[in-house]
Amino acid sequence: MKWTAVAAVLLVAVATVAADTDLPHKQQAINRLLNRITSHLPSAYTDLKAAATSYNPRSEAAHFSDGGAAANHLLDEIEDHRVLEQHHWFSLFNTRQREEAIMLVDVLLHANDFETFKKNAAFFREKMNEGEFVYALYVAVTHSPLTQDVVLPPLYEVTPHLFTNSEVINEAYSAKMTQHPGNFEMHFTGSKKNPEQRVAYFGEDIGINSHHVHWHMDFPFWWHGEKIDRKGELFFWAHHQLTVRFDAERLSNYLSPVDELYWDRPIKDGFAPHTSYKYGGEFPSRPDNKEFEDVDGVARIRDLTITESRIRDAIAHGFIENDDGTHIDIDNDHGIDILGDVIESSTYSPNSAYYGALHNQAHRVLGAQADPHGKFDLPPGVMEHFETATRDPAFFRLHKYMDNIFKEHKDKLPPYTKEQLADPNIQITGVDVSNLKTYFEDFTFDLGNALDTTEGVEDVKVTAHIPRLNHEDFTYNIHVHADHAETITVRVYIAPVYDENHIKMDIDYVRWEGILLDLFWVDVKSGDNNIARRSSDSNVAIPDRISFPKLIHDTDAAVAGGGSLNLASGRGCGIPQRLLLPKGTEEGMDFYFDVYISSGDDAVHDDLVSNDHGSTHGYCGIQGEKYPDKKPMGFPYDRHIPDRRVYDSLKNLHTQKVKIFHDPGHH
Ligand code: CUO
Repeated sequence: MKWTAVAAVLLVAVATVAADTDLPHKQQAINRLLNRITSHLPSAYTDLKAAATSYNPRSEAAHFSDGGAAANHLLDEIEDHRVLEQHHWFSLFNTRQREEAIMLVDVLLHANDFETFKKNAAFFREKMNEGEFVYALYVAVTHSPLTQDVVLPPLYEVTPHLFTNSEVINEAYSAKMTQHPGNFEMHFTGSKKNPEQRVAYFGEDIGINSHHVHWHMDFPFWWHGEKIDRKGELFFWAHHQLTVRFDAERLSNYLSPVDELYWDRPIKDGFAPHTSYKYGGEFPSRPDNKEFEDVDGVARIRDLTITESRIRDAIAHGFIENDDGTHIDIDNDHGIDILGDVIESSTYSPNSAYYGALHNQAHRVLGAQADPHGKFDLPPGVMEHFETATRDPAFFRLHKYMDNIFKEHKDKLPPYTKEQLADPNIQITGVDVSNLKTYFEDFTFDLGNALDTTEGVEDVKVTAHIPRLNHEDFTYNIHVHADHAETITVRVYIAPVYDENHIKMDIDYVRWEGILLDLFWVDVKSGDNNIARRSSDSNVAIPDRISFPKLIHDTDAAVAGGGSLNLASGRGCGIPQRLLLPKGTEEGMDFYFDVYISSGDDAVHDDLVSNDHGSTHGYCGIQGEKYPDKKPMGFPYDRHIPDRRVYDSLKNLHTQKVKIFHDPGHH
């Protein structure tokens, strides 16, 4: 009896702690759960180790909002030996592997308190495939209300294999074995004989890779939780921006804009990833001019072309057919959102039995072209991981292909009229832009998590360094005359002026190549106003991620000192601030620098002037809330422009040419 009473007191005590686990402790738990992911939890992590060995999710029903159903289900699967083994590759596009990862997401998202979240994560970490675990934990931390202030470490330092080359990994292994620390030079794949190599710095940028994988964690195509606002449109928009940005990088490197993929033509550019799985061998290579082959168990090329034509039929008809035969009109602002759901496809697709999953299937089909019939038992290709997909030039061809389907829809909508575009209250009298200069710098990141570790063996400091694009900070001043005070919506775009033959691009072409630099709200007073904006203010970009070793260090210090933890790092979704500008040229590359102002009525939330909601909403929305801009993404350039005079006559649109210089000597 006495012992039961003590246990009851202890339980109450635990519950009290559970209700208010502080941020440093939460952050420490997440750091530790993700550290050295392929090794066992060390005994020094006492609480995690205890949860992994002696916790039983089955007896914790009261701590789950679903009464423990998700945890019991996953445990049944594990006990019946149905789940993927450890030390095996994981791909989100593999249906069964994805289902298993989602089972763990469900367990974690049903935890009522952080202690339950943490214990289950530790418990299942030791029993599930590591790749599934990392994915599930990232998604759960991203979406759980219990972990909103927790900062996720950069994925390139949690699973470095997916972000660096085999050569560097081999050097790191060797360093560990000989117990000599090292900082290894990482090269972009390929050689100078390959023109595509000139833009490898973009597709292989670890910050772009990290943005892309986070985007897909914030907006999973399989998502079945609370409705995410304009998810299909964001799928279009985030990838459209990656695509046009790649085109700008190509132009600055004397390459033509990327051509789309054709199912009935060879895949022009091959790709040799020079990348290895931690478990599963080398990523497969693809030679140039590979003809598409059906992929066993995934899709036939014939079916993909049928799927494409059904979608394009829907665009031509102006409606999507639901599975019950009713129609959803898409010839309006909202159509792009539905089309995004349909093309990806996501669980929001109104009729995936008919419209298929064009984009997701295409990733798999492209990824498997080296071994389409499984004869060689090759692991999935780079296209089958969001971490690695942008490395392959075929990624941009695929997304140009998708983008052109979206464009077919947008081009069918009536052009905006002058009345829709004008703002009689606003006149932009000038925009001063400071010097725009890009350069490459060396960036070093930690490789410690690529290596196995065991208690009693010293860790060795191993890092990789690679050049990355950056730019000098810049500012711009927008001079605005307003007839009366109001809140205004400001959209800033840049777009290349000339094509690869130095022919000036037509407005109706170039408007689709616009790169969103910023989208923000500001109050103007009656009369003349000067709106000063800095590159670092941009609402499309995020600051550098805090490195994993620093995150661990600062967190442990906060826990030990009983202090608070102020990481102010925000979300992982968003392009790195240093990539805000496309690379310039030595002689200066011409870009349009456009500022378009409309009324504050376009703001979805009341506080946008004073609150940037994490400053990354341009491509990533606001976590858990509505996208801040009522207008279609890409406004006012998302629709066809048959006559430039409408745009030329707008006083609330200011266009000028600027040059972006590139400094090749900077280091
Ligand atoms: Cu992000 Cu194709 O969706 O990669």
